[in-house]
Amino acid sequence: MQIPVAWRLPPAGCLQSPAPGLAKEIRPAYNGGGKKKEDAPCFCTAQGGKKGDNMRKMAVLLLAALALLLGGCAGRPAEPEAGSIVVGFSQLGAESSWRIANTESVRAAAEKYGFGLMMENANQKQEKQIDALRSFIAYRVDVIVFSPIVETGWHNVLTEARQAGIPVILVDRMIEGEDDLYTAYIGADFYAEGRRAGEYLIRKADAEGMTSVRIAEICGTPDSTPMRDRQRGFRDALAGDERFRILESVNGDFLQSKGEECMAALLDKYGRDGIDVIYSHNDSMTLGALDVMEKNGIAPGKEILVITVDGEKEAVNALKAGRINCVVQCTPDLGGDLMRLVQDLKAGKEIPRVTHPAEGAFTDLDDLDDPSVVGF
Ligand code: GYE
Repeated sequence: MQIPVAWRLPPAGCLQSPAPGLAKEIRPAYNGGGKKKEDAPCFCTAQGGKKGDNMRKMAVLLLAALALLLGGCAGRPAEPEAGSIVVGFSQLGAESSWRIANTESVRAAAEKYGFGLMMENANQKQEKQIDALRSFIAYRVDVIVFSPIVETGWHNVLTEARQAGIPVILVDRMIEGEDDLYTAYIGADFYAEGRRAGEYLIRKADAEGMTSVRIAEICGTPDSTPMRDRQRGFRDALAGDERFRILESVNGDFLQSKGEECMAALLDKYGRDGIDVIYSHNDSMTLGALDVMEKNGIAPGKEILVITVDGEKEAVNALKAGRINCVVQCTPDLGGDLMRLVQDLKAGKEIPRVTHPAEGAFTDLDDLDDPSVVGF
């Protein structure tokens, strides 16, 4: 018999679309680590087939009844399988199109692999991520996966996970040190992305014969891996070339609204003729900056060169339209590789410590009619 289980209705931040789910076996009832039930993780899919005791079966039936009543995560049913793996995934937020696509990639891959997925969205707050990790430990998930919002402050909770014997895989972002507290990392090489941005600018300056290039940098969340490494890679690529001067780096937190604010403040400070290049750490902030430039009668891509990172559709279209000059790719589609790591790990196989997806850059110096030039 197939038994749909909904732990609760998915909250707004839990998933972009409700995940289907079935459960035959369920873990000891999650008590939210002493929190209110509304704070419990969303149990999106779960499948299992181990012999459960009567209490568990009762719990399953109760939850199934609840699920049917609430119409929660129950959607397109999948066949329950024996020995299902439950993954606890702490997503850091929903700040950008990249993040939304990444959440969907993880959700879809978990479904494809037939894994249960408990997903929590931390709304850009580290404390919420730590709470989510603690709830996964309390629930005794098989593997914890999380995208750390910043690089520091994880020692205690990761030590608790290790003490509970739960392996941790970092996805998308890294942490500083704590090498023995996680098993693997899967995500972009942000330093290489920053270098790609700088290398493009050198090519562009060569092609246009630019001799003095004033750059304003709009940065992502302070102390996050992509912010740190996109900045470092860019600077290293330009180092020693006296044509380039970075006027200022401002924090746009990876948000479109802050990208607008940053651009407005930069224009106030330097004037429309005082900036030659905007280097922005993600497309959301870039799209905000483009709006502000255009509202001020500036043609982005022409009067001010624009370099961005991510590669969402809107940014790639803006590149094709000549409003952006370079899009450094960063794929959000990490779910499939991630779930393969989870599967191999649980099968006792050795998994790579670091996995970087293959990435490149689309630029106005290359053939933009090539069919490979598409956004996510
Ligand atoms: O570039 C940005 C998002 O960590 C790679 O976070 C990710 C970054 C991505 O908000 O759009």
